[in-house]
Amino acid sequence: MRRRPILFAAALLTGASVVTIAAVAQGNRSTGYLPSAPYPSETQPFTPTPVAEFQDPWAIGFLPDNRLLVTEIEGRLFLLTPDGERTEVTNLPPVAAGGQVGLHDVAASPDYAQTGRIYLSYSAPSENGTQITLAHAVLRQGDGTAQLADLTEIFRQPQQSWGGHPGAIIAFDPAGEHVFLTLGERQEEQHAQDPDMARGKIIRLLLDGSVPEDNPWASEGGFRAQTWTTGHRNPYGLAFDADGVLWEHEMGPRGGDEVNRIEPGLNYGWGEVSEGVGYDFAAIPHHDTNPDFTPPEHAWGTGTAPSGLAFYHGEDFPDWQGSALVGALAGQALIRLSFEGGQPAEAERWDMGARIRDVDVAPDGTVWVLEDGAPGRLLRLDF
Ligand SMILES: [Ca+2]
Repeated sequence: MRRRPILFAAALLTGASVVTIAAVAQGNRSTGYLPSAPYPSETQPFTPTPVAEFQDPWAIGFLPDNRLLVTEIEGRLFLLTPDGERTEVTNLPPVAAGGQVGLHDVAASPDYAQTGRIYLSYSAPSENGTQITLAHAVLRQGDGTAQLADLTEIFRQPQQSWGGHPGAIIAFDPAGEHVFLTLGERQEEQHAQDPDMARGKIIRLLLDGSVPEDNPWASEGGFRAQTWTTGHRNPYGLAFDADGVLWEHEMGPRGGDEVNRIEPGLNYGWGEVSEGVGYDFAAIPHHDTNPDFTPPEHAWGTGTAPSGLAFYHGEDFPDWQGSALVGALAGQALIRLSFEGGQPAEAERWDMGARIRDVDVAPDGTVWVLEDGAPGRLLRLDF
């Protein structure tokens, strides 16, 4: 699909000041393609309690004390108490926001207690497009203030792009030694299979950004050395389960949203194969037509557009133990994936009446859901 140029507005945040530095073209943040599928809604076993509102929020992260970090795609970051009292975090890096890209994910470092570091992913402005970037910074907190310090980029997409499909989801392994980042194909599907293109891949780095010696292509240097898996489309979910297995989900074209079990060095096929069809209904070969490609463990038809993935570990919802929660943009739903025998399957789908951008589980087991849009509400799920 050849895309039109993207209208784009870049916000440069220096200290507390926000300066718009560019405006170019058109874009559509929507990533759902078809109306919601007619799934029966289950009775909600929770009460969604609104705690705060944001303008186009994108992701939730947590500090170890259960406070929340929430990003807005235009380039703002907030620190919240669980009661919703918020402080804007200042001194962010320049972020190019427009269409599907901007400020993306946020996560506390596994060594936060020692370093005070958080990780951020965002679309950095460049002359000929934007570059998905991963950085860490120290979160400095004062009396009613918060700011980033010592921001250090540890990865930047070498290729510039005006496209959407950023991916940009951050995860850490259970040992807290490695950071993973999803990279969508930036709407250049042929690049998902090109080992030298930082598009359509998941990368794995040490916490300081250096290349782990046991990465599958570590000896090849360059971007190949950073690569963990290849052949992804637009992954908005990445999380480890309690057994240390890494799971990812990604949006297919028309249908074909996937849940993948991530193993190093595997090729998940995008660019060549899908369980969906093209936007123009053109047939795409399925995964089983080529043994080089790893098929999804679960695939959805149209009407989901998954966004956000978190494994449940709380006490409020005993039936959810071992399950993962997934938000749905097009589906306007919260989905519970069960993993009986290690096999993901959609167990429940609750109508949320809004596009769901992210879902996450706090250290204390509380479940938080972030609506898409302006305003988009932050909801706590009370039992
Ligand atoms: Ca695939």
